[in-house]
Amino acid sequence: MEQLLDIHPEVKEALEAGKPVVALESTIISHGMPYPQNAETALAVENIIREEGAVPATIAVIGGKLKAGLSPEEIEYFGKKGTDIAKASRRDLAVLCARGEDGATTVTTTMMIAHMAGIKVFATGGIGGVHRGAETTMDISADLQELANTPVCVICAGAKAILDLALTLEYLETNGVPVIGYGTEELPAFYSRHSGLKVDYRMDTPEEIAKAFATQLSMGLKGGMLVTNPIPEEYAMDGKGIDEAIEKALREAKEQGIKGKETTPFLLAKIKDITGGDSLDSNIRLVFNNARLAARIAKAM
Ligand code: PSU
Ligand code: MN
Repeated sequence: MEQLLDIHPEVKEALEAGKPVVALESTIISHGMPYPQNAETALAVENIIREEGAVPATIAVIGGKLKAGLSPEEIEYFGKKGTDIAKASRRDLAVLCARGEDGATTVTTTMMIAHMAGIKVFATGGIGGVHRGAETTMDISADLQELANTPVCVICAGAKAILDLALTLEYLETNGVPVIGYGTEELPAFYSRHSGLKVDYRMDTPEEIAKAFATQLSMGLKGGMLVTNPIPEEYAMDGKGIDEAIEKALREAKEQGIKGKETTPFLLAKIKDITGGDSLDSNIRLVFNNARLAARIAKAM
């Protein structure tokens, strides 16, 4: 383990001194946005976390090492290589390390590596979940299983409506994962502040969230906590445009027989194509918003 896990010196020092650290994922860089906005966003997110007084730790697999904390050059490398880098979920991690390869970490593997490094708070855009039609495809993101088993607090903007959000909540409930709404009782749906579904608890301050998660940790419960932070009003994309884009993307995925780990990146890329630059700007803004809240939660812990 010691040789596999490579914690950036700045991150290591912060952890040893008990300073706040926020983990960030790398699939959002290589598979979630186009270059150069992906690398620019990743660096801007790190700056926001620093401005808030916490230390960012972008997580990835590079040359078979589990990295907690990347250099700006490594972030640029991930942005440039894009989808040529393997999307690494739990099942991929050991093989990638054994082969000395690179991997972009999803919510699942970012939680795993954050936990190995001793990082408790992680900010991202959207999580994976139960896909529409999962009753026949059985396509349920490993992210939900990781939230059930790994004690990391994940801050996101909900999940995209490419998923079945109601089934996603049911799955989380069965697995004992608390779903918190930051300043809201309604589950946000990534681009939109509204899903028509209720979260488990509304909390209005980072301190309240930190206290609940610290209590969960002190009880020795094995799972994580999901904090859903609605996209700021001025960047939200409510209504028909985004719904139609999602429906069209789902139809095309079905027609082309897209399956397995390709499904989520395919749908995300399609939605981006259909909605043009608007959705990319919203996506970037909500990640900034989540990074800020995560840094405040990490500080309050
Ligand atoms: N949803 C998004 N943007 C993303 C992802 C999901 O809106 O970038 C990425 C995350 O890395 C997430 C992964 O962990 O996709 C889920 O993939 P899958 O559905 O194959 O588990
Ligand atoms: Mn899947």
